[in-house]
Formats: sequence, structure tokens, C-alpha cells
Amino acid sequence: MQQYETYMEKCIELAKQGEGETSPNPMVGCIVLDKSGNVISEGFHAKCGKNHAERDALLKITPEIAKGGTLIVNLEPCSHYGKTPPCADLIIEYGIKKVVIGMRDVNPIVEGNGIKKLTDAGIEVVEGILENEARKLNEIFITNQKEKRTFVALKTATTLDGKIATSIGDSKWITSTPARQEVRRIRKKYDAILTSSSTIIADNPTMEHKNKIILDRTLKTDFKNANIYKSGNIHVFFDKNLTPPQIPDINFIPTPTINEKLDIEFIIKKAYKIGIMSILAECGGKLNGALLNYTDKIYHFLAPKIISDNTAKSAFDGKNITLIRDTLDFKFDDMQTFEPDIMLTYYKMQK
Ligand code: AOF
Ligand code: ZN
Repeated sequence: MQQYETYMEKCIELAKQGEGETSPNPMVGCIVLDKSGNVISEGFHAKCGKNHAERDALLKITPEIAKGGTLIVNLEPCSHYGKTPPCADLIIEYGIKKVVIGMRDVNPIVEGNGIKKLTDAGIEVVEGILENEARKLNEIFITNQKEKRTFVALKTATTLDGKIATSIGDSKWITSTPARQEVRRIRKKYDAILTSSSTIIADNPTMEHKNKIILDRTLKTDFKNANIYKSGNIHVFFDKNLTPPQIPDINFIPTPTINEKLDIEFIIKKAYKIGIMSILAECGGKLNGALLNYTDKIYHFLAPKIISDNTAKSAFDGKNITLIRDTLDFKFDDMQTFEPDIMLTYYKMQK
């Protein structure tokens, strides 16, 4: 078992080579051992539409050397004809004797059917190796498949007293270079970043990304000159009662409002409809507050600095909770150091 865990860790590492490219598909890595237990091939799913991890690994070798071997993969091999034929069939064709799996596929077309195909063909299947790690790796895919919705994460960077800017809006830089580099790495894991007109006007950020979601209810940002609009596919959500400017490269999406605020639920549902499977929100306190009810995960960078001013800008604003029993509660996940800062990750907790 210990040996399988080590190989599964390696599968997860291989899978991560496809990070940011596989959506809406999961990240999958695969290792093949021959009948004496030597590693004879590795593979991963590089991009949606390309070969699955198992096919990628098996096509590098012949059935002759794979016969009687073991295949290790972090997700149950698929049983369906999608963009590629079923991986389970190829595994059978190659004469593999044992398949070791991290987690069952949550895609209802596959769920359990891949395993059934393998066992029906007389292959031994070992399940649940590093299952928690396998599930965490594909938390976005699991949410998409199980709940048919976009996974929403939020990133914030604060002082020890929970502030993202001083009273006059100074915010550069609360966190250090290593922490900001990590933010760029995190962005790549998500299909889109999301920010608001206030952040664009206050900071004029570039936020390099292939997909950008901008919340600009009154269409007040500078669509011609603001840095954010200079690259990527841009989706601007605005009050449906207004008329957007004619800018061919920007997808303006008319949005309903609630109490003069854009309807967040509409925006997140719309994102899913246009194929955005995950969002990383990076915005100011007001929008962060409004997004909290829809947030699955938070990346919270904490710098060892104190502003000590209650008119400085808070990371989360507008919920105005008066009783501790009513707070929004989160479950601690992890802590990493990016000296001198730390990054906390936590998940939404159901009360
Ligand atoms: C695997 N290994 O590497 C991947 C799997 O559209 P398709 O044909 O690529 O199929 C996508 C589905 O296949 C996806 O929803 C998931 O159930 C499975 N992805 N399975 O065994 C892989 N990428
Ligand atoms: Zn497959």
C-alpha cells in the first residue's frame, strides 16, 4: 500500500502538469509498472480534447511489455466514448493485470462503470489510494459535476488587522514579492479571474489571464485604456437597463440588479453557461462581502503589518453581522509561508 501511495503522489504531480489546461476535464496522471514492478511509462491529461492520462501513458509502450503489469491513476479510468475512446478498453487491450485508483470518477456517465469494465475483464482494482489528495486535486471538477455550477475562490491580501488598503486607498504593497508571485500561480488554476470597477479605478491592475470577468454596473471604467482590458477574453457584467459602448472585443452581458447591485447569483450562473468552470475573485471589501455567500474557497495572504485605523479598508465589508453566532464560518485547510507573509487557505463551512 505504501508503495502505491508513493506512485499515487507521483500521479498527482504528473496530473498537475495539465493545471489550467484541462478544464472542464479533470487533472489526471498515470504510471504503468511492468509485471516485475518497474516503472515503464508515465502520462498525463495535457488538455481538454487531448488523450486521457492512461492513453497517454499506454501509447508510449507496447502491450508486450505492459502485459501482466499494474496501472496507477488518480481517477477511475473512463468507460465512455467521448473525445477519445474508453481508457478502460485500452487498459484491457494492453493486458494490464491490476489497476490502482485514487478516486471514482464523479462524472455520472463514468461513475463506477470504468471499474466495472475492468473487473468484468478479470482485472484487479484497488480503490481509494490517497483519495483525499485526489479529491482535493480535482475539487473544481467535482463541484462542476456534482453541483452543476462554477467553483468560486476568492483571494485577498491583508495586514494583520484585516485591512487591504489605508483610509486614503494606499495598498501597494501589503504583501511581498514571493506572495504576489504565488498569486500569479494560483490564477493559472482558474478558468477566469473576477474583479470590479472599483478595483480597476483604484489600482488599474493588469491581472494577466485568458478570461476576465469584470463587474461594472454603471459602465464607468475606461474600456479603451484601463490595463485590465488590454489582454484576455473580457466579459463585462453591467446593469441591463443601460446601453454598453460598441467595443467588438468585449462581451458585454446585461445583468439584473438587486438594490442597485448586480445580481451575483445571475453572474455565477451565467459564467457556468458560458463554460467558465472556476473563478478566482480578486476585488475590494464590498464585492468580497457580497461574494462570500457564493465562495467555496479563500486564499488569504497575511502580511505582518498593522495599519490600526478603523477607517482603513477591510477585506470583507457589508455583512455587518452583530452576533458571533451569525458569522460566516470557514474550515481551515492549509498554511504556507511566503516570507515574510503567510497564506491561509480555508473552505466554506456549512452551518
Ligand atoms: C480519465 N483520464 O485523463 C481524463 C478523464 O471529453 P472527453 O472524452 O475527454 O471525456 C471527459 C471525461 O472523461 C471527464 O468528464 C471525466 O469523466 C473523464 N476524464 N478520465 O480516465 C483522464 N481526463
Ligand atoms: Zn479516459
